[in-house]
Amino acid sequence: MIEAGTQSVLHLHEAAMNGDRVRREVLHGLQLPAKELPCKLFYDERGSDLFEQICDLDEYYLTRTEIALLERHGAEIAALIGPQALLIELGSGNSRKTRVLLDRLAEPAAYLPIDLAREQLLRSAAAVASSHPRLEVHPLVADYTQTFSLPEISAAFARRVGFFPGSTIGNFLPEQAVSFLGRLRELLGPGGALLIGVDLKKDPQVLDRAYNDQAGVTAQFNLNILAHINHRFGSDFHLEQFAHQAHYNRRLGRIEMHLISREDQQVHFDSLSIPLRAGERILTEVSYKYSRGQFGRIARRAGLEVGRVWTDPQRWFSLQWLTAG
Ligand code: AVI
Repeated sequence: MIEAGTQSVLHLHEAAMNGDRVRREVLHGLQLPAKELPCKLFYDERGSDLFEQICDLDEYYLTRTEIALLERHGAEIAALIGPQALLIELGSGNSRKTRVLLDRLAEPAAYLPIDLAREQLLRSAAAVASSHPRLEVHPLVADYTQTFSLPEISAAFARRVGFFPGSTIGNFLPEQAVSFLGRLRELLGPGGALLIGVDLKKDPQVLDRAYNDQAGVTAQFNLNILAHINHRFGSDFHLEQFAHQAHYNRRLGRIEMHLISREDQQVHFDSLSIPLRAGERILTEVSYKYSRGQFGRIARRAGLEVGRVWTDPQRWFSLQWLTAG
């Protein structure tokens, strides 16, 4: 337990992390004919900080649109959640959106944010704990894309409610999204519900701008994945030998983010020497943009029922209330 403020206490939980599995994932991705890296590796300390900067960019409409939806419909959302909820946030980041939500909830029983970036998780959990002194806060360091179990908490709660904002669900392939949401439904249990942010299809120019910002923050964020991998696994990617590229693939309905090798080069990872040709790409992230109908089908296949859906006047982004049926 960690003292977070005058009266509040944080209960830190750490899931056993299999560092070797991540190493194997990276190695596997770099040996594919079309190379790829797992996008969860964006989020070391610097990556999390860069992502926060992205969220404040003019071009990146997602964050401000979702926060405006939470503010505008907070009372209705709070009524759907009801009193004494255990709020479980997946990929909590700086918990900015959570605070908008928590401020509107009737006596939430406890808050359980889950994130891989330990330091940022602790900082934001401590901030929530000190602004909500009567709330039990249980940060869990875990990779929520893998199987994990929830820690025991002492507070009595009426139901588990998941909060998965930011359209991070778009970073999963559709089939993975179905199985991830299915696992989440099981974790939330009977009476459980999920409040999820889902980015919607729109003019591709708006999308291309959001992932190719003028200030180049997204480019730094993309390149930082290589710095993180070097630091964590001792590889020798030279960041200046790669260029950021992001574009909207209309056929697949997704943004694809790549790093492009500027020249022929060799990268060393473990005992392997991996060749990269000039112009060769490494896929670092996909970000699906769904129609309401498409996402509804994904949710239903995961055994979830779509209840209320809130969107902004331009219908760029949605907040969706899903129940376990
Ligand atoms: C976290 N995720 C929803 C972001 C997105 O928009 O797909 C990550 C991101 N990548 C580039 N900019 C932001």
